[in-house]
Amino acid sequence: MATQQQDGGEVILQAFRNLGINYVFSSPGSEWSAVWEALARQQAAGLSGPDYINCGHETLAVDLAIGYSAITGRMQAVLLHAGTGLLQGAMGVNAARLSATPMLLMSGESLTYGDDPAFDPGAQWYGFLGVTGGPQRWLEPLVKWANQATSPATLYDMTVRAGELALRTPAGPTYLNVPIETLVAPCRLPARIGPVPRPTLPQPPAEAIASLAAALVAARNPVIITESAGRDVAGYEALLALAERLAIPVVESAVATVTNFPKDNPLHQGFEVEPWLDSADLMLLVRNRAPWYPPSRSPRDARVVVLDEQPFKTWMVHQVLHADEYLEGDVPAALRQLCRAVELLQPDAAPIAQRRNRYALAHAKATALRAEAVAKARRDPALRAIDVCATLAEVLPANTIYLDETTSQRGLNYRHVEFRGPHGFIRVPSGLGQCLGVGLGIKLAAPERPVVCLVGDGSFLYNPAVPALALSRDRKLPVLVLVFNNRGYRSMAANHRSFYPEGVAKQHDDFRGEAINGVNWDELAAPFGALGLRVRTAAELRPALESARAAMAEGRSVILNAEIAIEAPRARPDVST
Ligand SMILES: Cc1ncc(C[n+]2csc(CCOP(=O)(O)OP(=O)(O)O)c2C)c(N)n1
Ligand SMILES: [Mg+2]
Repeated sequence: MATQQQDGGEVILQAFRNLGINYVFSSPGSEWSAVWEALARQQAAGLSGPDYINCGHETLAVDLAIGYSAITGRMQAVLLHAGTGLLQGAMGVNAARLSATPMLLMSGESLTYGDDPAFDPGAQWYGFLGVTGGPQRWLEPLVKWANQATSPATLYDMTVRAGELALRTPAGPTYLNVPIETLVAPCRLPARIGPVPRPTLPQPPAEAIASLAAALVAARNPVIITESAGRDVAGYEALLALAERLAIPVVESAVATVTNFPKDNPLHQGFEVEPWLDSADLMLLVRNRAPWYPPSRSPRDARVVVLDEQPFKTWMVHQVLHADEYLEGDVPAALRQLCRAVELLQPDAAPIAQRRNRYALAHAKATALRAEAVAKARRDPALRAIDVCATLAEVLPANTIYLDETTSQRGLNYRHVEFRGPHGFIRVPSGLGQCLGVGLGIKLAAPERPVVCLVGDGSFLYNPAVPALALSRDRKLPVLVLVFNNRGYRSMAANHRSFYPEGVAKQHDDFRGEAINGVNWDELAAPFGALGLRVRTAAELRPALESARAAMAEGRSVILNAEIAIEAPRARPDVST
């Protein structure tokens, strides 16, 4: 691209190109005219560069970026409006921080407020939109770095640097406030610009890898606990190779954020860490933030080795890993190196084979118990949540991606939805209302894979459903939204019952935080050309899922309102977000 006199919009777009950004997700405000002009110039000149996706809600814009990055590992840009748009998008920005998603976030402000006779930014900036100290103040606690773009002269390099900062470990969102005056100002690209190099991740020292390999080979009862090793395909595959080589069981923690290990592999030992705390002699924690609960519950005898790009999550108030040793650096690379180091030690085959048999038996037993639970549920003519979970994978293709934003049935989803392969299951990051946005971002990144958003009736209420369904229609991004409709916030009621087991609320059956005076969720589909389906009985389930599959294949989204039988409340629900 020629270094010509342009405006701030052109400079930002060029910075995006050089950062390798594919999409600009925006819930817009009037400050972005300069970028829209640059995008129109890009189109008219037939230049390559990012695609622009306009949407009707900030949570949606931010979550599209999160979903897209979850699959591709690539940073994207999000343009919001002034301070107000940042407030609306803040939950998603926090989710990006928690999920270590790199993101370049921008919004604007005015510096002149209409008092420069040469430029009228619009009266709204004076009347409503100003933020004392600048909008960056509102985002500072949620992002890695936040600042105002100081002038047209620094805009290109500041934009690039904000992107580079977002990509550095721990990856996360950064924010640049670009005043509208800077956006429309004549602006020159620096003489030296070009593609921005990707960061190289530090690696744990070779000696630490060798000593861990020796410890793994020597251990009698090693176990791998993981929360997000499968965040990237490379991590999933490298973990599988290491566990297979030594027949080490893998347990996914109760707060796993993504599928980390094939559930049908005999070494997959479920989602409960508790039983392993006393039996393991070596625990390898791979990308965990909260491997067990309560935090002080110590492994009895096990040596604890933590493997993570960055074990300490600064956003956590309290975190206890009981580590004896930390290996910090690129996790997939470290796992591959561990495998090579193990090979050099030529481990004795007999104990490995013995362990493999032991865990194969345990796995077969757990699988049989799950199948029994499904069979029992299927004998009930009413629609049972377990049946819904189990039937999904029997009807939908093997490469389906399931996103989970449920609460009281989160454990059921982990156990009974037969997701397969890397990224087959993704837990939506904290804060209800993000499933549709993340799901659409994932669909954009992986158009060949069916995407299913598993939501509760409560969590569906929090989602910006109208703009999400409109975007799904306009961009041909079909997803299945499966509403586990139990007519209430059951998790809230379970909490209330556990805190006040003999309370007045119980005596009078007066639970204030529970009921949802719902609508027929499926009827929300029609205005957006989506398919609405309602299922009340076990018999209706399979045909409905088959219709959903066919509709998605035709490019239509589906809202499947599954009116599940209400089960007796448990003492305490699964971990809620
Ligand atoms: C933005 C946001 N607000 C409130 C909550 C608190 N919260 C956690 S679970 C829940 C109820 C969810 O209801 P539903 O999806 O129907 O699941 P159920 O409790 O019925 O299992 C609420 C309100 C939250 N997690 N996020
Ligand atoms: Mg509910």
